[in-house]
Amino acid sequence: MLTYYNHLHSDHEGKVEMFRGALVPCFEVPARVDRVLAELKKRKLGTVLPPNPFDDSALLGVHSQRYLDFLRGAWDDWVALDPANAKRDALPSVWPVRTLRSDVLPDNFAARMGLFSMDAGSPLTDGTWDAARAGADCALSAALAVAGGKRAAFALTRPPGHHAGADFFGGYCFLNNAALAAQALREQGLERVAILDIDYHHGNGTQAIFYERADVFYTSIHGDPSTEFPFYLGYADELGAGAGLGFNRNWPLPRGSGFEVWHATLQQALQGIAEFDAQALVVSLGLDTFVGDPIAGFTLQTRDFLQVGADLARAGLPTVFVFEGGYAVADVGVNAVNVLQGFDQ
Ligand code: SP5
Ligand code: ZN
Repeated sequence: MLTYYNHLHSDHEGKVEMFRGALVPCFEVPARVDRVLAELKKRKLGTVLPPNPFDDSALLGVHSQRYLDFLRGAWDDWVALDPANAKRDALPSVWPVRTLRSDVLPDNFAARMGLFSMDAGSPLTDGTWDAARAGADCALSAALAVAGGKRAAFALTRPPGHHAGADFFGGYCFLNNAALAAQALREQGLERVAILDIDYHHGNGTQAIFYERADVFYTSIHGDPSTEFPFYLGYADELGAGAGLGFNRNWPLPRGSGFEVWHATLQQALQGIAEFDAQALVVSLGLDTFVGDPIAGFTLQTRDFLQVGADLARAGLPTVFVFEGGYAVADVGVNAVNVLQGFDQ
């Protein structure tokens, strides 16, 4: 499996996230990607390359200019408030909900953090921009490799991406790597691109980015948002809008669901991708469906991920894999590489 590895991922290392009124240690840690890289090398599963560099303009097909401007400068703005902030993660504390305007752009830093975010669980740090930016390069590199004829490529990066929208971060995500890959495949001339999101959490950012488009079909299997993050999106009645009506399909499953039901649902999601007649596939590869995951609620076993990879291969499409969630650090490497090996066999 041709792998583009984000060598700057560990520059993004949050200390704490807000949970039930307390600041708790981050679940989304550098060791996650280290484990996947180590397992890839151990199994000798193909080449590991640094990403090719892309201009920031390559991000504008997915993200807004003002969000990118904010994100690029956010850490310096945070430290400018108080030099002591250099030792503290930046977290938002105020948000423009519903009746408040979301189109204004306040000078106040906290106000801008809230305008461009969806939760207080995603610390922004000194290295966040550089890490996320190199991750975007990995996703774009993988997409170009696949557009150029490779059967598959893997963007091995963190922070993850699928909760990030056109103009907001959240859910540990800052730039939407899967959306960038899908958009790049479109720009390379593939007319219909499917995104299959198998992270435990619904990819609200990815869904929103493509919700009114007929050229990118988004389908996701995830914990029922009625009880699971991101809560406000990911329900079965979200089918797309405008030109995109019919090109979004969600498969929420109750917390506690196991591989039998998950696997049957995967066949339905793949059927939708076949009916869409996709020319390429982007997989948002979250491993937080694993039974041992500390923040999720499905019960997939390590061996099941081999089967998942084999099922994805049967779709028969050029495929970009993008690393997303998965927080059982000791197992995430084996689980991720099981999917890739199952696909390659
Ligand atoms: C990419 C991705 O998987 N993002 C997930 C973001 C989830 N954020 C909410 C986490 C809530 C933490 N719950 C802690 C439970 C401890 N028992
Ligand atoms: Zn997740």
